Amino acid sequence: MKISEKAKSFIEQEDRYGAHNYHPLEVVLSKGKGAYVWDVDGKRYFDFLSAYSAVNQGHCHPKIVEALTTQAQQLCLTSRAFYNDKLGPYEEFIHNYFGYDKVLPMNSGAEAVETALKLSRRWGYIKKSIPEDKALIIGCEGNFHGRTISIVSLSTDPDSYAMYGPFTPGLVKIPYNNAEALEKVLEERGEHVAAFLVEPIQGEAGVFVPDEGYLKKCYELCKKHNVLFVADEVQTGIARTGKMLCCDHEEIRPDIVILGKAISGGVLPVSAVLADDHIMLTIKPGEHGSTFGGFPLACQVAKAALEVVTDEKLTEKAEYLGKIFRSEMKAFDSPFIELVRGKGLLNAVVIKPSNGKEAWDVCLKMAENGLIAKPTHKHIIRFAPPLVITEEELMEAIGIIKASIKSLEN
Ligand code: IF1
Repeated sequence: MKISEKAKSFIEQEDRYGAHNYHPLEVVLSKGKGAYVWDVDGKRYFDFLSAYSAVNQGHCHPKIVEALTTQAQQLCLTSRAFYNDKLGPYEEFIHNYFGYDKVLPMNSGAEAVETALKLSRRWGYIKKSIPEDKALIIGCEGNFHGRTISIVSLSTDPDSYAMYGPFTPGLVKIPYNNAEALEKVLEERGEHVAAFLVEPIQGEAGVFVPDEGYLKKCYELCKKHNVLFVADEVQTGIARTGKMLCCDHEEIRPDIVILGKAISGGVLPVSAVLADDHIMLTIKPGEHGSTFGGFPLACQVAKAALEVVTDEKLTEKAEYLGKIFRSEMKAFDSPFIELVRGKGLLNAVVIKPSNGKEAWDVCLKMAENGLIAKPTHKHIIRFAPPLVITEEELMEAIGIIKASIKSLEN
């Protein structure tokens, strides 16, 4: 892939003055609109990462940008030391939108996961009467829930946790997609377990879709043992998988839902924890919070972003277009393609290295041809365009993906 002098200078600047905690594909973006982004040299690309599913509503959606700029001129931040006239309406809106008694607003996904962990422990002590400091939270191998010390304490990926110890105690790891493993822990230690934390589809693990019925089975086991079922829908939520929440596919209602990313359409860091009163009210004034959580600007942006999801029927679009994507890619005959999987517009293609080329080379070739995506775990490419992409655009993008792969075959 050729990189212009202009692009190179931005890359070198980041390299020189920024921490080296990422290894980006070498495109330098400066503009976005809908399903497209443009680089500093004016070249256009289909965005097939959507900022890890934060930009479900498409880049710079006019309705969301309008909400942002209008509120920015009125009032941005008050802190929660005072009331403001946007938080209450937003909270009621979220209540009506998702059907939970209450919302606890935070900013990043990791903060919302942390909040859910604290809330689960609280509930465990107050409602389940778990002896002090004995509460356990169960998570799954291969998970990705964020970057804080407690969250990486639950990680099984050395890149995430190595040399960040000592780790937070009270966390138990079991295999994913294995309800028997959950049953075993619950039978043995259930009275000390406050919560089971799970991604309905494991994103970072390579869009790993569990067997049908797995989530439902886990949910029922949680009910049986009086354990909270906590769904991390940060990546899978907000229409991405063809339902508003991915858990809707199995018709289960988690006790706690964690949302982030696309709740703001990728415009601001906004996250949220949803729960009913008997759980949420176990945290009292002064016992949790954040300077920015629920700030007026975020409230207006998130409300607009969620209205866009409904107005533009993004749930139905994700379901419909996802089927097209998978059937097209499954029917595509290439030695590079080992497996195609996903739900809605959260999909992955497992690449079989061939001809000395692997997933990274495929991504470079696609970028050259005007489509950006990134490998995860070396051999898997995630394909997750903004849900506003049209069927024609999707077909064109599939053409680019196929042509790129084909061109590496010889
Ligand atoms: C990075 C992955 C995606 C998440 C789920 C919570 C969070 C995330 C299910 C935390 C964040 C991100 C963060 C980003 C890369 C990315 C990612 F590849 F690492 F796994 F999306 F697939 N729960 N996911 O996926 O949310 O605090 O970031 O707002 O580099 O850390 P956050």
